[in-house]
Order: sequence, then C-alpha cells, then structure tokens
Amino acid sequence: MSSSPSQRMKIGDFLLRRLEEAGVRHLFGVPGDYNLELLQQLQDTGTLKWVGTCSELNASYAADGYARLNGLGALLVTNGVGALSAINGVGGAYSEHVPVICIAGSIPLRSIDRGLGMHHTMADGTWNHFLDAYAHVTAAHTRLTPRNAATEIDRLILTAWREKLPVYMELPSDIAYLDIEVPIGPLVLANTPSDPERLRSCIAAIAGRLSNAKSPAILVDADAGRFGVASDLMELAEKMQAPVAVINTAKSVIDETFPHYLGIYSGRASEPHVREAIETSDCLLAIGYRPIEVTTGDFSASLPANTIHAGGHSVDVGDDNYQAVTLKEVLEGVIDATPQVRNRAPRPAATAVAGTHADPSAKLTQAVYWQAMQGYLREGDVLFVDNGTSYALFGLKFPPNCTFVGSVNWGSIGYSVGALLGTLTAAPERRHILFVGDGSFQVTAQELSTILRHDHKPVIFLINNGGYTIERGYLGKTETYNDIANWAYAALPRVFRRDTSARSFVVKSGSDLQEALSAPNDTLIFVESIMDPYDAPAAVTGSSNKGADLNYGPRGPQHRDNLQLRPAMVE
Ligand SMILES: Cc1ncc(C[n+]2csc(CCOP(=O)(O)OP(=O)(O)O)c2C)c(N)n1
Ligand SMILES: [Mg+2]
Repeated sequence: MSSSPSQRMKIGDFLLRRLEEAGVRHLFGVPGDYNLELLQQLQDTGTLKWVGTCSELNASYAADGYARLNGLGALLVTNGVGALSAINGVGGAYSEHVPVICIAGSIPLRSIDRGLGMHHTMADGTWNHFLDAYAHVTAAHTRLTPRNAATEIDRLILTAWREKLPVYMELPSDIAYLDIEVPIGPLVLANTPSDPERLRSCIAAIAGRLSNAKSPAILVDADAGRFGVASDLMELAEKMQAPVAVINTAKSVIDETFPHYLGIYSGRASEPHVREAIETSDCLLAIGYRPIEVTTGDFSASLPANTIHAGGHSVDVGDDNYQAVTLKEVLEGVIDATPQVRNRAPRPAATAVAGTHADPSAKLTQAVYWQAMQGYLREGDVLFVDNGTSYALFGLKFPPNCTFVGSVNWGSIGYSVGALLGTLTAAPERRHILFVGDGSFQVTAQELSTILRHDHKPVIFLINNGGYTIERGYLGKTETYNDIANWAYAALPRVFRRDTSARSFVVKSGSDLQEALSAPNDTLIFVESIMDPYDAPAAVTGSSNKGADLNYGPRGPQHRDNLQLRPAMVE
C-alpha cells in the first residue's frame, strides 16, 4: 500500500465515487441479479443517476454518445447475457476511439473459487469467456477482487481517459459490499507529462518543416476532437494562413465557418479545391489519420510522402518517431515556435453548387429534402447521422459550434438512436437532431421510449423508403431482402409514451416538409418522410457501387442487369 492517506470504503461505493470524480454523472444499463447490489449502492449514495435502457446494446451506444460530449461514459450490464449484448457497441467505441467504461456485474467470486455452475454462463465450469471476449475490444480489462480493486479501478478509468478507448471490468456480485483500503484523495484525470527532450525535438522538427513550407496544410481525423486539440489546430492554421481539411469521421471537429476550413477530403470523392490543397501540400500535418475505404474515396486518397503524422501519444516526422509526447503539448509548442504568416497566396476556392427548384406539392425527393435540411440547421446543434442515404448530411455545411455524432468506421446500423439518448443526457440544453433511415431505426427503435420517458426534446428525421436503399446500391436493387416492414413510425411516440406531447408529422411533399420544419422545438419532434426506395443521393449510390466492386471482386454478381441501384443520370 502506498503512503498516501487512505480510508476504508466498500468496493462498490469506491467504484461509484471514482466514476463521479472522473466526471461521469450518469450510468446507462439494464439491471440483473449480478449487478443489483451495485445499483442499490448507487441508489443509497446518490452518486450517479441511473438511466435504465431497453437493452444493453442501446446502453453501450448511449454511453458512447454520452462520452462524446462528456469526455467519459459508463454502462452497467449483467454477466454474459448483458455483456455480450453490449459488445457490439463497445467494439464500436474501440473503433471510433471513444472512452466508455463497461462494468459487468459478474458471478460471485465464491462460485469461481468453488467451481459452482451459475446461470448466465456456459455452464461448463469456466469463468473467463466474457473477460476474454472483451480483451479484443478494449484497451484494458480486469476482474475486480478485494486485493486489486483499489488500484485496478483507477487503472481502468485512467486508461480509458488517456487512450480514448473503452475498458471492461467485472465486479463479482459478492464483493461490492466488502470494505477495502482506498485513497482519500480524488482521482485526477491527467496525462503523464511528455519526455522533455522528445517533446522539444519533436516540436522543433515539426515547426522547422512547417515554417519552411510554401503550401502547408492540415488534415484532421476524429482523434483531434477526442484529444481536445481542435482549437489548437485552428490557431496553428491561423498563424500559418494554411488550409485545414477533415475526413468524414471528423466532420465538424473544425468549425465549418472557420475562414481556413476547406471541406472534407476523401481522395477522388473530394471537391477539387480540397483535393488539390491536400495532395499538393509541400508539408501536410495529419492528425490521427486512419484511412479506410469509405473515408478515402475507395483508397484514392494520396497524402504527400513527407506527411507528418501526429497521434494522441506519438508523432512520425520523416524517419523519426517520437514517443512519450502528448498531442496537446506538441501542438502548443508548435504554435509557439511558428512565426505569424501574413501574405500567403490564397488557395483555390470552392465553386458554388446550384440549388434544386421543385414544385412544393410534388412527391418529396432526396434532393429537395437535403436542401431544406441545410436551412434548418442552426448554431450549436448536435447532429447525428446513421448509415444509409442520411449520409447526405456530410454534404451540408454546419453552422458554428455544431457537433457531429456518427460511427463512420464501425457503421453499426441503429447506433444513432441509442447514442442520441446519451448525448441528450450529457447536454440536455442543446438541440439534438437525428437523421436516420427506417432500416437503421428498426434496430434500436425502442430507445425512443427512454428518450420520451426523460422528457428530452430532440428532432428525429426518419426517411421511410421501404428498406435498405444504400444496400440496393451494392446489390439487390429490387430484391426483397432489402425490403422491410412498413411501420407507422410517426405513431411511435404515442405508443412509447401514452401522454406524450411529441409532435409527429408524416411528410410526402416539399410543402409537408416545410410545415414540419416550422414546428417549435418545445417538445420532441418526429418527422417521418416518405420517399422512393430508388431515390438516393448520387454520392451514396456511387460509393455503394464502388463498394460492391471491392467487396465482391470482378466475378461478383453486381454487374448483372438491374441488380444495382445506380446514380441517376441527370439531377
Ligand atoms: C448492425 C448492422 N447490420 C447490418 C448492416 C448493413 N447495413 C448497412 S446500411 C444498411 C441499411 C440502412 O437502411 P436505412 O437505415 O433504411 O437507410 P436508407 O439507405 O434506406 O436511407 C444495412 C442493413 C450494418 N451496417 N450494421
Ligand atoms: Mg431505408
């Protein structure tokens, strides 16, 4: 035991106290007999607020959404059945770099010691299946015991926060009420400081290259947001008079009204002026860049060979690799060491895109829909996108201080509905807008009931196009496997809460949509828009078509007649 002052405390109480000290104010999840004792401690101590969800999958998405706005999120599940229901969402947090703490109330240590068979296990006398499963989707995992709890709880919370990755801990149900020796002082969320020499050398190497460059540029991935360096990057861009582009995963990390903001870089799928600025830069600084096919225009992205790659805890400059440096300290040092540039030649600008003019009484189209949505967005919105034609959201320009929430790398349909509960819980004072397709919504729809139960007031824009339109662009344009049941979506708020004040709209034309868009935001708004299954933004169908070539190869079925939804020839 260290010499720092200590006190006696119950393990469960200590866990809740540490979560609270780390800034976690809510816990999502589903009760089970192996975690009820911790829930009782939560109730008795009043530390965190419990937000019960309809499923552990939704709890994992909610904790992820919560962590995106709050810096850390947590969920509580029961042994096995709960843990495996949540593992998709925790895997998503791992893929998307979101610090989520998954706590599983697990079978008693007594049963492990005595080899007793228990429910919610494989009934095969083994105890490590779920711990082992989580080892693959977390930065750290542990089974708490009275001997390790005081150090392991801190290790896991700090690891999640420092790495911006999920962690998993099992709390055996017979130890939560046992007293152990714990530190009196609060948990401090801090990084270990950078190695001074490595930091100095790294800053000098980056600043030297940037200062000598004629056309420096910055390319931003999601880690810039996760590690809280967006404002540093804007300051650096301002000082260098250099353009900043993001990739899809980092939409809105850089304020889109910032004068040096270029747009989204995605290889050949980028606007020409964005592509040129990034690919011809003589010194590109890339932050946390993790390219995959859907963020690189199918691998057509091509960064200059001398690109500097900076991550949360290491930096690559030319032949040198710098360890034991933190991104924040590196950027602060680079800003200080970079001279203010005043006369950089302007970069080519974007060309304006013409709007669509349609008869307001005509059947609603995707083109009219997304044009109307551009006008609906306002400063400070939290904007969600799920998989599907709703990806058109990437093409909209966000007003200042908006936050984009999506799961571009992991791409699990339904994520957005659970995550919406999480962001609403973290920041109820903001306006939250969800763009979701009928197929994605059907996966996690029941969490709308929790959103209504807690009186949240998001705006939900659901596209009812009879199924999986984005998938029709891969394969099965007219096949029934891409069709889904036609729910009365707009009726759901009343199903999920009898006394709801929610405003529901079923929209079939441009004028219907305008009416829905003029509703005040004093309650939940649910807008179900009916659209044609074969109507999709060209960018979405184009990307699905290319995805099919990549997925199925030249001998795949995608080239057969009329098996793929293709971009409309004329818009
Ligand atoms: C958990 C999971 N299962 C399956 C998929 C495959 N998938 C990707 S998009 C999609 C359909 C989305 O349909 P919808 O939400 O209705 O969007 P639309 O394109 O019709 O607007 C499916 C099934 C997935 N991404 N995640
Ligand atoms: Mg659909």
